[in-house]
Amino acid sequence: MNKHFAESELIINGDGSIFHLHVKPEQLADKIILVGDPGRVALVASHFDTKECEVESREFKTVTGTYKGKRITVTSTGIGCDNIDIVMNEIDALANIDFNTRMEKEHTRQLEIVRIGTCGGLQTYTPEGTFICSVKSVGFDGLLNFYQGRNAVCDLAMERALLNHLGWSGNMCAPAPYIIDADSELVERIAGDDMVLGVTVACGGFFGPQGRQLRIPLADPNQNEKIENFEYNGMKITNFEMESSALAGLSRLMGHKATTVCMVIANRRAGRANTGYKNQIDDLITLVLERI
Ligand code: R1P
Ligand code: URA
Repeated sequence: MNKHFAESELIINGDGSIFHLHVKPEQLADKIILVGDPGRVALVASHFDTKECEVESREFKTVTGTYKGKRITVTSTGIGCDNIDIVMNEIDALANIDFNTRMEKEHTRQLEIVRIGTCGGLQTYTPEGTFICSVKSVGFDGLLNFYQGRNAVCDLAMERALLNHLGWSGNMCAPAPYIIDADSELVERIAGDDMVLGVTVACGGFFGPQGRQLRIPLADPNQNEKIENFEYNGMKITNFEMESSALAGLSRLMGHKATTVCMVIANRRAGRANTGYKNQIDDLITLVLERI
């Protein structure tokens, strides 16, 4: 039996669009690019050959158009996994729930989602300007723990190994990390020789959770050193950002394909940052548009 969703659970605006994104079902493409910065939507859309709609609400800006014949939707998520919860549930509803009957559709429509972001590099081989495609994401954000099926899609053995390595217990740096794979076929198609395949930690903050200490000391002063040293089945943790875990996790649970590609704008080991990255990220956008 397909499910029916009450008005309070699936909030639809008077014009038939979904509550936060303000996008209507017919405006969503199967290929989706997510970016954090609303300003990056125009940069992606500047490559489009045609545009069919532009919608904006809060930090969520959306353009649907075509690139070399491919219909693509680009949407900004703002910062953080809490916003990914909104964006992923709303785009999945646009694709898989009938807005007239409020019933789940008979057949699941699978979406292909690539997040293009910025990140901090954690290894000597990930200096500023490196493009990293996330093969796995480590969630320091706790979002996936609110959904049933979390244990079935996460890498429980790697989670245990990381927790043992970090030595965190009780409420130190809680919630416990969850580890989730990106879609392997999508990773193979999106990542070329021009990208590092990486393990990305998505943090619930830019400062403390990423081991940045300004005036307030960290709960675990050795956090980043331990993260940089962690090795599991030949993999090392390569970068910090703030959305890839919830994106990979919710996509797996919903039956969509997803991965995250980021450009390193700060190398934490070298203590260097580059704030003039806006032109260079356009190169990453072009690679993704060609390969999605
Ligand atoms: C922090 O500055 C923001 O930058 C990164 C982080 O994930 C976080 O959203 O990604 P975006 O450049 O896509 O926003
Ligand atoms: N985005 C992050 O989340 N961290 C960084 O260090 C840089 C960009």
